[in-house]
Amino acid sequence: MKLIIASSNKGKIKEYSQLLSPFGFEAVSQKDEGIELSPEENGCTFEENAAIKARAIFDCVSGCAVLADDSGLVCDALGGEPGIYSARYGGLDSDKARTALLLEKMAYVPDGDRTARFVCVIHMILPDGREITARGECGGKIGYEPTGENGFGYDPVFMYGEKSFAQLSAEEKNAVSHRGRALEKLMEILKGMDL
Ligand code: ITT
Repeated sequence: MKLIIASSNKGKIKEYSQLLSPFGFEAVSQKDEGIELSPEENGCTFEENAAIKARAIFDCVSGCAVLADDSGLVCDALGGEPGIYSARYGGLDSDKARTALLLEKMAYVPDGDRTARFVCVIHMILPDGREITARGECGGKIGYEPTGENGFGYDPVFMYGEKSFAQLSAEEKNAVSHRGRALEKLMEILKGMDL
C-alpha cells in the first residue's frame, strides 16, 4: 500500500522508508506528491499535533493512506523542554543551533539528573478515513558534547548507553528508537483491523 508521509523533515522520511519497507508499505513523502503544505502545529500535545498534520495532508489527497509523526526530546532537568517545541527550540533554525542551546541549558546539570526521553506519536489515516494513533518512547541521557555523524536533530547529544544516537547505525537506532517503537505498536493495531 502506498503511504504518504506527512512531513518535511528529511531525517524522519528516511527513517520511515527504512522502517516501513518490511511491512509492505511504499513510503512516499508529501513533497514527492507535490504537496508543499506545512500546517500550523498549534496543538498542546504530541498527539494533537500529529493529528493536525495527518488530517491536513489527508485533505489534499484522495484515496491514499497518510502517516504523520510528531516527535521531540523531553529533558527532565528542564521541566520537559524542548518537548513539543523541539523543532523550534529557542526560535532557532538549525539542528546544530538547537542542540547547542540544549547543551548550554544543561551545562550545570549533574550526571544523575541528565535523564531524557525521545517521544514519537504517529497518527495514520487509512484511505477510507479511519484514524489510528500510536506512541513510542526511548529513554536515555543528554551528553556533554555532540558526538557521531548519523541520524538527525538531537541525535548527537542523546546518549543511549555509551553511544549517542548519532553513533548508531540506522538499523541499531530503528530497533530501539521512539519512532521504531511507535511504528511497531501501529503495526500491531493494523494487524487486528480489516483493511
Ligand atoms: P514535520 O512536522 O514536517 O514532520 P518537524 O521537524 O517540524 O517536521 P516535529 O514538529 O515533529 O517535526 O519536530 C520534531 C523535532 O524533534 C525534530 O525537528 C528533531 O529536532 C527532534 N527529533 C524528533 N525525532 C528525532 C530523532 O529521531 N532524532 C533526533 N531528533 C529528533
